[in-house]
Amino acid sequence: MNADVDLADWGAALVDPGGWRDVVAAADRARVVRVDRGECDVMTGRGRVRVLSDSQRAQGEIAPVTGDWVELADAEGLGPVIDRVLARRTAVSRRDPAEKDLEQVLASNIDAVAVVLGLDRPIQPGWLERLLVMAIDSGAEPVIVLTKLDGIDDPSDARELVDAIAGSTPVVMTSVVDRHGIGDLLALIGAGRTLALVGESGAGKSSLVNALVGTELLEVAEVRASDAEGRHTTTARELVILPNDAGMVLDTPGIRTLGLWEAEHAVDLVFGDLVDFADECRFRDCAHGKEPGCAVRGAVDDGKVSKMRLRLFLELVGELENLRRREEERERRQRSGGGKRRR
Ligand SMILES: Nc1nc2c(ncn2[C@@H]2O[C@H](COP(=O)(O)OP(=O)(O)OP(=O)(O)O)[C@@H](O)[C@H]2O)c(=O)[nH]1
Ligand SMILES: [Mg+2]
Ligand SMILES: [Zn+2]
Repeated sequence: MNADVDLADWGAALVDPGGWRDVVAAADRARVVRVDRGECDVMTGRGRVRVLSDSQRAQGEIAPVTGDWVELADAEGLGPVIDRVLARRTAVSRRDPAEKDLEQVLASNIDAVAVVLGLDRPIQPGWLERLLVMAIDSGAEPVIVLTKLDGIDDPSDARELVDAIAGSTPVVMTSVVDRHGIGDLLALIGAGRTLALVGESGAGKSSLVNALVGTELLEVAEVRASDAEGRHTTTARELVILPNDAGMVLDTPGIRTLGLWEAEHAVDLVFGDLVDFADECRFRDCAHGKEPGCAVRGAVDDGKVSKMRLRLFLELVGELENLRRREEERERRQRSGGGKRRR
């Protein structure tokens, strides 16, 4: 994978090496471990340094994101700058709900992406489907992590729902209280690999990082008791190097919404097997209800697809029809000049 870059020194290299010139001389390649408005923390073979992302000089260049491999350069009067972002092997991204073609990259060069859901609240199928699309679409291995197992008596209903959506995607149940499942997550990461965590605020992403590291490295906060809403505690995407050469984990701030693009792609990416069966239905506009020759119902009758999975698929298709109708209405209003433009 990144065999050309020596990761072996990283664990010990969390201190500032003192002189950035040494760093630039030692390794022209570095990995972005944190991004804050125009500045980045990068990890080099010699240590962690803060550099400018130099967007003035590199007009039109891609802005660095956490996880990027970059080349550093010495800019006169500015100190070390990111000269070039190397091609991304994988990337977790979301589409702007208002401008669905605009892609916002959240993390790059990850090997696995964990969709993190808290068992302290009901699992929303549409939310899991959209997050799973993000994970699958990244090009990395998707995994689902169900946190706070210690807080519920019986996880079997939640697990049945998740399995009906997840198909063959691995599911890990965790608790940071008794460390249930933490070993399974470590096994899934492994030396030299990076796991990104995505999910809503309060799902327990930063708590997982702390459990994986073994210290209270990142800030975590209680969810609001009144409505179980998270407090958006994490504000930066941060790559953390695990001790004992156990790989890396990339924490992200809670995601509030995912839009139409993710929902549309869930049909193929999450329910691809059902789409294939639907192609075999006798009628092209089959609604997979009582129609004769419905291959989807046939698959359910043969036990190839669970009833729950069929129901979730039909709900998604129905929701998409509604979303598209509303989207068309909005566009029509905009064209006729009547509607207000969105931000
Ligand atoms: N009982 C229990 N509580 C947990 C567990 N994991 C996380 N929590 C609690 O859930 C709350 C939210 O955890 P965080 O780790 O801050 O959640 P987050 O996903 O990082 O949230 P944002 O940074 O806002 O996106 C905190 O009060 C944690 O202590 C767990 O396994 N068991
Ligand atoms: Mg957090
Ligand atoms: Zn059908």
